[in-house]
Amino acid sequence: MSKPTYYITTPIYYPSDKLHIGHTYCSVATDAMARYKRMRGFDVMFLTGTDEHGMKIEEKAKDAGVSPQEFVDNIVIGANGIVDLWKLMNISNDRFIRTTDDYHVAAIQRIFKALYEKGAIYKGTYKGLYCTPCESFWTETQLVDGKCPDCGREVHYAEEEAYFFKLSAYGERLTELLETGWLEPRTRVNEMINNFIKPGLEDLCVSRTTFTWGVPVDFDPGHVVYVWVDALFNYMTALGFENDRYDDMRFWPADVHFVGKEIVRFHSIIWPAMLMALDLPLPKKVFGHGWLVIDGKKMSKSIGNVVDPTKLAPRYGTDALRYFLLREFPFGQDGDFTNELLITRINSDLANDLGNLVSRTVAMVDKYFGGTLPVERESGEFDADIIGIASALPGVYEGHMEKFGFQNALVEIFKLTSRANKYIDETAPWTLAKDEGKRARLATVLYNLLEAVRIAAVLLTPFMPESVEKIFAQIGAGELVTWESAQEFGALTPDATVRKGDTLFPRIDIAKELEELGKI
Ligand code: ME8
Repeated sequence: MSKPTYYITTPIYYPSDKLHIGHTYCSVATDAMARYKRMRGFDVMFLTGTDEHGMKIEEKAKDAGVSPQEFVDNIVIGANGIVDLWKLMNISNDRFIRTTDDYHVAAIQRIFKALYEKGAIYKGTYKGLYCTPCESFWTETQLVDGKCPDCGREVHYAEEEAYFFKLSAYGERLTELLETGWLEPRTRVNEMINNFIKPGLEDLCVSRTTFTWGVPVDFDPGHVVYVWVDALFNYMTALGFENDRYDDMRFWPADVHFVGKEIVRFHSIIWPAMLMALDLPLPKKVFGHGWLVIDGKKMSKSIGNVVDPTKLAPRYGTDALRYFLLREFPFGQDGDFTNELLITRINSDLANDLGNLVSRTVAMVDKYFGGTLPVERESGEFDADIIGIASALPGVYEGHMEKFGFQNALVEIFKLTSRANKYIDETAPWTLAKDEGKRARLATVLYNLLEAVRIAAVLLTPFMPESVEKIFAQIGAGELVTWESAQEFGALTPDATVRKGDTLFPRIDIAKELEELGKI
């Protein structure tokens, strides 16, 4: 039987500048989910990419004195560009789409024409307020203090002959859709319905004539396709929709689009409406995650308050950074990023709790049994508790992962590692080791610890893929690194053999490190 499919996407990022920790946050979350689903036996398609057209990029390229294509090539595939960043962060995307890819451009032209021929798009004149950095037209009522509701900057009056998508026709169907729980978290639904749908949807201007860096409307020279129409359909063209480059439409509809909350509007109103217009299946879910903020302000390239992941990952380890991002902040809500939080979290959870547990356990098996446990067993006090927690963990974890509750899933794993550390103190292996008659009891304690580590490590695989490999090597887990084996406490061979390794997560001197970070 073929495996069930699972299709997950990140937004396609604007290559107008280097990406920062906010983009990294979304890609890491998507990666964790993709890896989790692969571990669960799904045939996963994980798509990310770049959204390369539009006036903003055209202007940036002009300022830099290069062509738009050269400009985006440098940021996307150049040294230390976006592709390199995802390698650094160990992002396991199966595909990377660039909206300047030939197959995508040709597909967008066909899609635009199909919408026009169906009568979903018509020609008219646009008069309105335009925010250049956001490439968005706004109505008077949508402005906040007379400024762009997304970025807070000045908007200006603009008028142009343009094509319009009949968005106004979809209010009722969209409301129905949003009320099914299709968009998460729930708070975003109210925002969409109250702020956009209830006041009345207006037809959407979907072509531009004021610049050329976009997909040309092939039946009307001078017009280019609105960048959001071009961008949203990436989720389908990357599978082969309206092109021959790929043949993976079996992945459609997507299981979930992960997007930042500021672009939920595009994904939960414009995107489904366009798909409805073409009678295409809708993605199964859209999840609008929160922002990483600094002192309460959204981190963004245009504000200039960004944190650079390429400085942090090599310094603390990619896995430590990945762990921090998903453990510290609840995925659906905003989180305030500080270096102090990052270092404190690494020290408390990774160095003191997990790292310490692994190194103590391995060191004791090594010291007391020369690296290989004897097979005799003797159970005792405290065993039932740790075995109970470890055995229940996969189910609890699954419940959180299926709801994109990464933070809660990690909290549960670390309840087991803390419990295991406490179990060491309770059972005092160093005392048992002094008594020849307690060898079976000592072996049992250490075996239980190895099993707790193994189960925790399997469940940590989506979050810290490289570190768990090291843990598996140290505890001699062999093939027992699968989801199925994590369900079984006691799967590890009784005569388990460990191999000492390097410290997994070195402890960081907070004060010294904060000072150092201030300098870079
Ligand atoms: O919007 N905190 O691209 P973009 C958390 N091209 N996440 C953040 C973030 C922050 N401070 N800053 C960015 C676009 N992100 C369009 C998308 S999709 C068809 C087109 C993440 O480069 C978050 O996921 O502005 C956000 O939605 C995405 O990066 C926007 O990236």
